[in-house]
Amino acid sequence: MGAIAIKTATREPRTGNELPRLHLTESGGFNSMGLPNAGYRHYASLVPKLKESGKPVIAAVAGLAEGDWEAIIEAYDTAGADLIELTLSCPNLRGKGMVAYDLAATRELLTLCRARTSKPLGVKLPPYLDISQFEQMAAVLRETNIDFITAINSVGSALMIDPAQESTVLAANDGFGGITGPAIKPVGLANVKRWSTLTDLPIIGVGGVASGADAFEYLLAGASAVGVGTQLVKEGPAVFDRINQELSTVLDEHGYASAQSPVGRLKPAVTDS
Ligand code: RRO
Repeated sequence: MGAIAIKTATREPRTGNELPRLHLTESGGFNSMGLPNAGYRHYASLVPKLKESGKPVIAAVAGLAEGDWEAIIEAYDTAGADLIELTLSCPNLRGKGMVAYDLAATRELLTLCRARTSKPLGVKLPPYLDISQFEQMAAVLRETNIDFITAINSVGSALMIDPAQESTVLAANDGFGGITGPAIKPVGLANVKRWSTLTDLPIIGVGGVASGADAFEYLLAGASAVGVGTQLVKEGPAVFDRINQELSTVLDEHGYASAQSPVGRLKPAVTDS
C-alpha cells in the first residue's frame, strides 16, 4: 500500500449502529456502520508507530458537535499525521444530513478547519450527480484553500430488501445505507473526472477498485492515487500486492513508465462512422 488511512474518528469512542450493519454481495457492499471508532485520542496515539512504516498517514475526521472538528484536527496535526481528511459525507448518522450536501455549512466548516492546520487538508466527498453541484462545491474548495479531494464515499440513501424475510437487510435507519464496491465504480469514475476537470487539486479515487484495471481507470479519469475499501474487507491486505502487480502489467502493456504517467489522459471514444 502507498499510504495508511485511519478509519474516520470522532471525539469520543462510538460503538456504531446495531447489527446487521454490513452486507457484502458480488457487486459490492452495503453498510450502515454508524461511525464505529475508538475515538481520535486512541488513533492519534498510534500515529508515530504507523509512521515508522515510512508511509504517509491519512487521518480522517468527523465532528458531531461544536468544537469537535477543530479539536481532532489539532490532535492529528500535533501527532504528525501527514494528511488530514474531513469526512463530509458519512451517510449513516441518524437524523444528521450530510455536510457536503449543504454548501453554506461546508463553507463555514472548511473555513474553521483550514485555520487549524497547515498540513495538507482534504475533503472526502459523497457522489454528486448534477454539474451545478460540482461547480458550486469546486468554488467552495478554492475559496477555503483545500488541498486535496477524496472521491467518492459510498452512494448513500440506498435500500436493500430481503424478499424471503420481507425485511430490510440492515437494521439501523429503517434499513437505509451506503453502497460501495464494483456497483458504484461508474459513479466514482464520473466524479473523479468531474473534479479533475473543475479543479487542479490532487484526487484520491475511491469506489469499486478491486483490480489493477480498476485502478488504471481511476488514473485515466484524473486520480493521482486510489483507495481500496470493500475489496480490502473481502480479500484482506494481500489485495495491495495483487492490485499493484496487475497495475504494473497494465501500465507496461500501455507503454506508461509510471503510475503517474496516465493520470488524466482519458480519451473520448473512437466514433464508429
Ligand atoms: O461508518 C460509517 O457508517 C460510514 C462512514 Br463514516 C463513511 O464515511 N462511509 C460509509 O459508507 N459508512
